[in-house]
Amino acid sequence: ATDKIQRTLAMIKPDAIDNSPDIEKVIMDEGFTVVERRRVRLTRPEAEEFYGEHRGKSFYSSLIEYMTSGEVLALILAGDDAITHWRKVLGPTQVSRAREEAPESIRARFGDPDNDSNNAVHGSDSVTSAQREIKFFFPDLTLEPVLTGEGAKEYL
Ligand code: DGI
Repeated sequence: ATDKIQRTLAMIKPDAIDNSPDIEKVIMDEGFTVVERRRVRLTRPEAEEFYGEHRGKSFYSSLIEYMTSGEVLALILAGDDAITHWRKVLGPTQVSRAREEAPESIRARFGDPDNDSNNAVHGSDSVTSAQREIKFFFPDLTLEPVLTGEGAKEYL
């Protein structure tokens, strides 16, 4: 762990929503603080906005189908080095790879090994993404600066 307190956006995707109690147990066991939570069904335009960077890719339409197929649970997580920490707990993007390389990871445990889009969970991959994605799900939220040992400093 570092002394870099951050916030990140976690999302439990539609086909893992029934496993959200187990996934939230991992979140607690890993020491994250859940700052905010929101269960929502994304509309197609919302899913397209969230995954805008993948527009035009071969898997884009199936990704949008999947992300609009049921409710998702969006969570703001806070903790030491939260962005990298959460990505590590998720495991690799592809479930089949996650099962080989990180069998304890959430994607290995709860994702669909037959469909690379259905990997159960999302995590922001950078400070810029985290800021955008937190705003996307929680547009009205004003967050206090994250506190560090050296006084108030806003890492995210
Ligand atoms: O940040 P990640 O979610 O780990 O990965 P990403 O931003 O590259 O891709 C976003 C989502 O798009 C990913 O969680 C699942 C889906 N995806 C990515 N690459 C593929 C894919 N889906 C399929 N079917 N095939 C892919 O190659």
